[in-house]
Amino acid sequence: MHLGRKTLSKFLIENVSGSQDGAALAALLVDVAAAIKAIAALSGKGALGGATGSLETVNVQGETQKRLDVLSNTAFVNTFERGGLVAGVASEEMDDPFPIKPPHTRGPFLAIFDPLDGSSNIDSNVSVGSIFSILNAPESGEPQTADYLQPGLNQVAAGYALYGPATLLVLTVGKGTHVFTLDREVGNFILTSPNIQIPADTSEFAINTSNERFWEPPITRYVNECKAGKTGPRERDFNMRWIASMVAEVHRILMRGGIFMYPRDTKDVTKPGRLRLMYEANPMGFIVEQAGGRASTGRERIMEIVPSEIHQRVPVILGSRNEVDRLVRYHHECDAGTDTPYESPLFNERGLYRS
Ligand code: AFP
Repeated sequence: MHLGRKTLSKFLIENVSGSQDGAALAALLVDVAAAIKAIAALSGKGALGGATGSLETVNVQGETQKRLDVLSNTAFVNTFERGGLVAGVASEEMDDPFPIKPPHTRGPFLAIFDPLDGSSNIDSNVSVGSIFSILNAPESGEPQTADYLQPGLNQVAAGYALYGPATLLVLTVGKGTHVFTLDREVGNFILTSPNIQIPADTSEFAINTSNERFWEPPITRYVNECKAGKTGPRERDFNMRWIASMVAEVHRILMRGGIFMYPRDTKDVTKPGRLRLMYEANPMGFIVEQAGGRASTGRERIMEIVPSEIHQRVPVILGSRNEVDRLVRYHHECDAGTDTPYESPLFNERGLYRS
């Protein structure tokens, strides 16, 4: 029992519900938390709940859907539809946005979400998560696709749930980033890390190095310098992590610093990045910036991008402020032709491994 500790509801009453819109936003976030609890219960049962495994269906991204992807999407859609607080929803798992129609009541917000991020990890029981972004809806009428295409700076709230050893809800309403832990017995989210701050410096980076041959020069330069450790220009050793679950990756960075990169690459030239702007990069960008970190494509602040489509992909570099700034500088230097790529002494002119 956590009597006396701050519940999510109390936090929302104190921090969000000051106006009519604030009260509606607080109520919407309580609904989001309810959907998250339902998904946590389902994913926590694993194979016993019949929610593991893949389906025959493919989503708009061309990815085979997992059973839990679809169940999680339904949990969010049903919650939003019945809650009366949103005018429409858009999701990774739905081709087009879904307007709320009678008999359900339309509310003042738009909800955009990735119901289950990292779902390729479900069957191996590695942490997965849900990500959400809340925008204002148009004042009247059924929302059109163009109404969702607002830059991340317009978000009124964003957050993620992490279904790990503990279920966490990480939330921002633009006044810092706050971590809540689910007390499973009681069913309450309890504030466990208020106003969390990402350390400005780090010696830990996260990137899928199997894509190395497709990277742009600034990324190759940065990663080579990290790998060179004490013997390279950074003069200190770096560690590396890759979970393939962005939520778990961002959470580690929130707790102890780090940099996460899913950069632009040439693996598939039709895709300027892997991650989706509206329900991955923007909400994570808001959370990370509110915790004192940075979120960039390498050339542009993520939250300033004006979206062109719901499922738009963008390069993502986020985390500890000084490391993200360094990578942004490397991009500028590369574009200006003034960069100095790092070459390991083992492979240079007089190197051990020079062929
Ligand atoms: P899924 O939700 O399809 O599993 O994708 C997860 C994700 O978008 C993100 O959470 C990871 O950072 C990234 O993909 C992992 O991609 P790799 O397949 O390159 O490891």
